[in-house]
Amino acid sequence: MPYAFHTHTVTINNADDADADITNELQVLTKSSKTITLSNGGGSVTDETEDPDPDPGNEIQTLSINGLDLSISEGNKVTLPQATSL
Ligand SMILES: [Ca+2]
Ligand SMILES: [Ca+2]
Repeated sequence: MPYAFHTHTVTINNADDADADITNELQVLTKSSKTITLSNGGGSVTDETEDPDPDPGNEIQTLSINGLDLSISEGNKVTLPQATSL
């Protein structure tokens, strides 16, 4: 079966900053309401997350089971039916 090894070298001629200012590439992210914006004309996106309060963790709940009672924290519980044997 014919085959060939090929070696290829890539040279980056302009790896350095193209201007004398080492900080003009720095940008800042800001969020106002649902809009997240990148400074210096970097564009923006809309955060579609629906959370009407500032706490991102207060919606997290935990399921637990005690016997036949299945509960969710900060919520209610249901009683599971007994298993029946055939
Ligand atoms: Ca620069
Ligand atoms: Ca929340």
